[in-house]
Amino acid sequence: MNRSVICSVLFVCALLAALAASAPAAYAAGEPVTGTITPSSGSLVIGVKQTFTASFSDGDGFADITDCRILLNTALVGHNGIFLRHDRTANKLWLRDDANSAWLGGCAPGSANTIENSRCTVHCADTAVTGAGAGLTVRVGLTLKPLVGGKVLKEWLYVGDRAGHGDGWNQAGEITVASAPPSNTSVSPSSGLVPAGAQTFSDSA
Ligand SMILES: [Ca+2]
Repeated sequence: MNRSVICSVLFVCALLAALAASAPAAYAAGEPVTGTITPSSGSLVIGVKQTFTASFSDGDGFADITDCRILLNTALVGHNGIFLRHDRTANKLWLRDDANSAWLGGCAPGSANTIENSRCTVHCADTAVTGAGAGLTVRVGLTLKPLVGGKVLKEWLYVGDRAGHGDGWNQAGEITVASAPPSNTSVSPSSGLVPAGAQTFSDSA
């Protein structure tokens, strides 16, 4: 390789390096970001359907968003949590199983389906996903189960776009779930005279 060719190669390499260093990432303006969740504080009760609404946005427009996730748990882990994912491209809602090993459901928002794990029931009929401009709103109807009674659940959001970009998991709130009310699960003996103090009660909290 003669000197002029070497110089040309070096010049092109230097030019490419300079461009890479000076140009902003192509997706910078359209980075997807997580927004807010409602409710983001306060106390909730188990056994009653409640609505959670989370917001997300993408500078390229809401249609660039592919993957929205909502996680309610005592720590940033998927197992034994309320871990939801909406695939915007397929318009399907999923709930992670207790073992954090599989997605359950895959139901269209608004459809007459429920999805359950040990912590919650997701009511797809009370779920809606709407987009406008850069923003996407995911509203989910949930009933909390006794296993989360008495727990403080942190609320995290995650979003990803078609290019695979995201801004990681961000905490958007923290709710307290009231303890499960005591339930009479067994009475012994079940017939005949019941001696004082013989009843057996349990509190699942
Ligand atoms: Ca984007």
